[in-house]
Amino acid sequence: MKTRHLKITAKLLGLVGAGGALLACSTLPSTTPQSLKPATGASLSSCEALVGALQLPQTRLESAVRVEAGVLKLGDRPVPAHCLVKGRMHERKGSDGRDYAIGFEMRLPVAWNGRFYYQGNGGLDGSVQPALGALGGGPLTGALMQGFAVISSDAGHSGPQTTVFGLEPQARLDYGYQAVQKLTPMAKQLIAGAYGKGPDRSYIGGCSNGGRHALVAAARVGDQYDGYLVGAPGYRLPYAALTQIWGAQQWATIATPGATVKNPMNPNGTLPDLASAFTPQERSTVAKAIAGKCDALDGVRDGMVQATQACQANFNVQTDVPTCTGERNGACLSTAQKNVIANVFAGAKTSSGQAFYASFPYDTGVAGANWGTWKFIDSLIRDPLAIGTIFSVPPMPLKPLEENVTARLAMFGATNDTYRESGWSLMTPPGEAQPDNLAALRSRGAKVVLYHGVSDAIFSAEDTRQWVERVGKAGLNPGSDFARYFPVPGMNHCSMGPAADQFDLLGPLVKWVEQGVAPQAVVAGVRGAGNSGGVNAELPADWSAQRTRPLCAYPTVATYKGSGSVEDASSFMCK
Ligand SMILES: [Ca+2]
Repeated sequence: MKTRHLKITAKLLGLVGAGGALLACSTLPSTTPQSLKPATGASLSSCEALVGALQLPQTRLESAVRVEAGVLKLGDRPVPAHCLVKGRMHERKGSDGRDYAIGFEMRLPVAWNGRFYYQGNGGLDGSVQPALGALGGGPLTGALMQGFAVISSDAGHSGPQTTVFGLEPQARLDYGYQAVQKLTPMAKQLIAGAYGKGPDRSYIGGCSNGGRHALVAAARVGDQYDGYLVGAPGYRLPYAALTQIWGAQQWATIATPGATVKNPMNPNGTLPDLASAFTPQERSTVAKAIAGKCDALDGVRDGMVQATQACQANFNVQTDVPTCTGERNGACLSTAQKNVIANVFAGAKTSSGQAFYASFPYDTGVAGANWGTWKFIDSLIRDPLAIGTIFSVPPMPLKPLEENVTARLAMFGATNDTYRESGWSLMTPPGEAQPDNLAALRSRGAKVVLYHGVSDAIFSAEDTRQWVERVGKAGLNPGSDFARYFPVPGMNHCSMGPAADQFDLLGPLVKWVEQGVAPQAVVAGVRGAGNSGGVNAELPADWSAQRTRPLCAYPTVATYKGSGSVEDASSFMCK
């Protein structure tokens, strides 16, 4: 009975994670946060008839069909019955002669919880991902499964237009932020038509570019959403992408001359083999060295470095990794390699030595496959495309290994008669450097939950941490009443790496918004053998397949209590 009482009390305090594990984590300042009235549900009366019945501005509804329970699954879990509505907004002829529209789908659950969820998609958008509102790596749950009405869109261009839409002024604006502005009121009207009332509470979330959409929305349409779930936000995406170009040039100085790999975007093409600069075996060596210096800082050697900030002060790639005395053999680094790796982790700089993006934290996920793909492949294809077509005024293609990075920076802030808004302006949250424009959002009770893989190779977790710090300096108390950040140690870009990457931060965000219970520790699980969300092959063999860990609100750190199974989140506290 005592345990039961404790668990109920902990539940009231928001300390019980998805797995029901009890967590003692309460070192953040306690406040009495304002909460908004909880949403109440309703039932969907009709589906197919919505197409003829609803007249929405600038919108053409193409179809509405009922999807029975279990037709779709997340992992092995059935998605409940819902109505799938497909449509297009703002159909138009672009200045390039191509047909553009904001394509979208909405999934309206039969048993609705009274809430709306805007699903921000990743990459360069361009396809309408299923509006499931899937959460975490290897998702087993999502907004639709929890009863939200969910919208997903292509952000204003189709897949085949991915390489050219950035040249069309309106299409780049839609991708940057205007698709969210146009879809949001339409979606709320559609919900009102389908259920007889609009959403009581609205949420927006996503990872990567989806996290960027959410953070931009917080700054631009802070009155439209009550909760913002911001994953690995590329909120300074032009700088992050240019950092990749700068990094590729660094790697090229030590890559094997003449070595090439296949170009995944062009079956007949090849790319310089930048991975030869820092091979998977060498990355494992560095990951082990990082763990050697930092694993125990959180109280236990368990293959996870929870004390990210302390680790940065403890680990030095120059002195903590063996220097090769002869040929490279995977177990050492040459002096030239160490210098390049140190430079890349320290962050990109202009020709005059000015840093223009954040550093990258040293963390155990450096050996992850996703880490290598971003650094060595995407830096040569994906980032140059986005920089050349979307972020620059005027648009100008680039050869990554020959690009003048410093000169390109100026093109992000430029405008001309055709492109009246700069790439920087359309991609980033207004006021990102000093986010005091979030004061209104905060004062009306809206909340922001951020998360970021500490071993993210494209968008730096340190950049997100600095955003949180800047919010704090603007007097908005990031640790307590308005925005909370959950770093995910070991995780690469949105998932993968040696990490507990399966988690649901949406439920805790709703509880914060609607009940005033601020999230402090949220249980995340690894995806070991048998995990129905998809097994993560990068987990160390000596970890339990069911290992769990608390994700702790920054600046607290998941710290071993000194006893209990290291496989179980309940053996750790956030402090
Ligand atoms: Ca540890």
